[in-house]
Amino acid sequence: MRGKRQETQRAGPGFILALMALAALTLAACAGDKEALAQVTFAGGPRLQVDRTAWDLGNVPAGKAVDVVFNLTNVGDSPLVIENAYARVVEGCCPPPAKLGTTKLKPGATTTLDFRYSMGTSMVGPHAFDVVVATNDAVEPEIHLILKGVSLGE
Ligand SMILES: [Cu+2]
Repeated sequence: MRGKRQETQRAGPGFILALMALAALTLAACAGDKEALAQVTFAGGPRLQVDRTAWDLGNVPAGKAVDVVFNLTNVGDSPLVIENAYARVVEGCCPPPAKLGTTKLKPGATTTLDFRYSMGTSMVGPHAFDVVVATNDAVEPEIHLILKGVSLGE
């Protein structure tokens, strides 16, 4: 009996030590993750930031033109070059041409990416476009925005 109790008492601190070791390992792992994240966050270079990721126009009467704009900003620390910007059809037809203010942005500078959504009476129904923007962004060189609407007949 007495021997067993001693064994139990010995097992107690041992168990706690094991828990502490596990906690220390977990903390060490977390600290490692934070370090890796910080390295990515503080990497220099051009960075693209967009003021919105989607335009959903809802119902748009046939023949009505709706102009939309995405504002593109270089939040990085070196010049951002916009290499390509266009709308690709996901649903519907006739992707609107992209109108880009400028292709080169200094750090802190902003430009506009415009589209005119306009469908004729023969293009009734949902339209969805994948807006592709390719840049020299140091982390995400290609982003995808959404432009969509439902064209109504007369
Ligand atoms: Cu169309």
